[in-house]
Amino acid sequence: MFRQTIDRIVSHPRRAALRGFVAGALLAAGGGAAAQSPALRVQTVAGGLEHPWAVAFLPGGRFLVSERPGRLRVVQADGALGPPLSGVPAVAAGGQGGLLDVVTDSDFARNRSIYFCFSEPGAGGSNGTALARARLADDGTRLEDVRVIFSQRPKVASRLHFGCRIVERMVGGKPDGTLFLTLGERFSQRDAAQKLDNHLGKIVRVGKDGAVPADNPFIGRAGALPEIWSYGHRNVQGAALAPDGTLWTHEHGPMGGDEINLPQAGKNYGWPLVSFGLNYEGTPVGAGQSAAPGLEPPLHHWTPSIAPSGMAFLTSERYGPAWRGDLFVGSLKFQYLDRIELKDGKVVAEHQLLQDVGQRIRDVRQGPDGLLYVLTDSSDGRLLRLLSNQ
Ligand SMILES: [Ca+2]
Repeated sequence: MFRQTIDRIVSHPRRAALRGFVAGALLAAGGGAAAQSPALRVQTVAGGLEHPWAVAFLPGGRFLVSERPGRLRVVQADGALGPPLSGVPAVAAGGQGGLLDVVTDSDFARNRSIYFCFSEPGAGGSNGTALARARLADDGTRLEDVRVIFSQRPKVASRLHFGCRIVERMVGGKPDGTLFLTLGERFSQRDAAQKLDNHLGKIVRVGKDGAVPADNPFIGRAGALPEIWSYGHRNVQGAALAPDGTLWTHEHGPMGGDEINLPQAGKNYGWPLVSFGLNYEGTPVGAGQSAAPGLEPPLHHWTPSIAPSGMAFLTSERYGPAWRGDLFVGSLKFQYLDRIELKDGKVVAEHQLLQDVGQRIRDVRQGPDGLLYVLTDSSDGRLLRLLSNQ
């Protein structure tokens, strides 16, 4: 019943796409497409989650789920919700802010370390994204040794654009001891995304203890903050490492111009100088260009905007060989899970899944069992497990 009914073939990026949703051909999912799209069975692992934002995986088939108002819960393998863990710092909950991403350390089985990010309250109603490290107590009821290892500067009085996805970096298949953290430009401070003296509209890279890695790209540059990895971002709510270790992200554009980028050290991703979208008022972004010298073009853009959240590469064969290597992204706005086919590192097709769920998709991850897990964004949000009916 969740079988794909319409596949949207992706057109080349062009501003003309603003004028109509269907930029490419529409194809009914006939025999050929159906062979590539296993019928999905959607299992609700747990419900009753208040605006869940991120899911991480614990040993024994358990989960760690963040809820935006400021709670972190263990979900048992049978779906039973644990009580909120103690030790979570106070968060500035409101608007898009609160307790956001959570990931387990690659060596969690040994060190029980987790990383989470949140809207950290500041003076005078200001806030900013912060990254914390903690140890999950052996009995799973509380956080221990909680330490904020990075705080975005400056804090801004805003309820918007926190970014806040965490990715543990791997080099040659091994963790290099550092974390990527995505940081929004807080909406009202868009021009700051082009300046290196602040953390707004940036991706930063810090050690697991918060130390600045010696090979970060702006080390030693006068006036630049040393944590910065890449800049010119708007609001990055999805990030994942590709199987080859490359960082992939997506970000919200304004009206149109949501992007997929592969942020490289020291590079400028263009916001707010260039965009495939328009300002919310319908006016051009910057000089109305979608590209300019020195600014990295996106790998892909969504126009109109899908409001992407969450990102995962499927590396398992649990859904058959055709889906292996595909990229999955949630759409908040249109309430579907986007399966993105890649060929030679380019987007070649997109397929809309889970429309029948009827909720915004906030997060998608591949579990240790090779299955995809999805969080829906709602006051009664759910953790879903996708099963193939093959
Ligand atoms: Ca861009």
